[in-house]
Amino acid sequence: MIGERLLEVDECESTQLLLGPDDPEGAVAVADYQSGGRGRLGRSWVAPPGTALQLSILLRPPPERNIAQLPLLGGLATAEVVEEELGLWGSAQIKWPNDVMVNRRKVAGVLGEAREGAVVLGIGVNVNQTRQQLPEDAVTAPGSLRTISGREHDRTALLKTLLGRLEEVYEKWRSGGLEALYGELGARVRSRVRRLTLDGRAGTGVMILRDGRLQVAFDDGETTAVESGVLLVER
Ligand code: BT5
Repeated sequence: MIGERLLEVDECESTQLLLGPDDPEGAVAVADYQSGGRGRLGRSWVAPPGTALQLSILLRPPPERNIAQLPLLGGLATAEVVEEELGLWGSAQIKWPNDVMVNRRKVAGVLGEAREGAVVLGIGVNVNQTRQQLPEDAVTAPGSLRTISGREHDRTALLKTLLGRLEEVYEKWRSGGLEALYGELGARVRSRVRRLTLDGRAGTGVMILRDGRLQVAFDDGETTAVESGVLLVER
């Protein structure tokens, strides 16, 4: 049950580091401030104290499931909750593989880290940051619920809703795989063709496959399906 074990701290380096092998599946860690918030591939996630919703969830999926799909699940649950909170139906999209976008701005990011037989799924949602409090140097323009709605939002209520939605999405996936979520994902994953570079090779994103991978047509003529990705990290 996601969130049954809930650890809330004022400050930590990263909530990703607060969960370990002794924790039960579904354990959640939440921090008001992270001094070393992590993004993917060594990048960082930054938010001033008291503004963002930052949580990690420990999951132990059954072996037949592809853990690289988990960030998509996190993105789906977050997109639905963000959209409901904003009251803007159909406004939140998932920018493959792990960004939640509203009005072309990144309002949330998801990070999957595999370790010790488990996956730690991290979610950061920009809730009450003002425009000035969002990172200036971000590659994808950032936004927060506040910059979009013009008002502050209750992070505690959002957390509760998000944990409930994550539970539903995770249970569906655990029993039925990504197929069980394909309709919901299909409505949200932005498969619009976009230019990208992967390991230094330029290409174009063609479409999201049913297993969650992105089909990429490289400029050199090769076409490959790319996994959304859970990073392998050591604590
Ligand atoms: C992500 O990585 O977007 C994953 C973020 C996951 C954060 C959560 S918070 C709880 C848990 N504990 C952690 O330590 N992490 C997780 P990526 O796609 O690599 O995006 C990182 C990039 O987004 C950075 O290089 C910045 O350009 C930009 N960025 C940093 N902070 C941001 C923010 N608050 N809002 C929007 N963009 C941001």
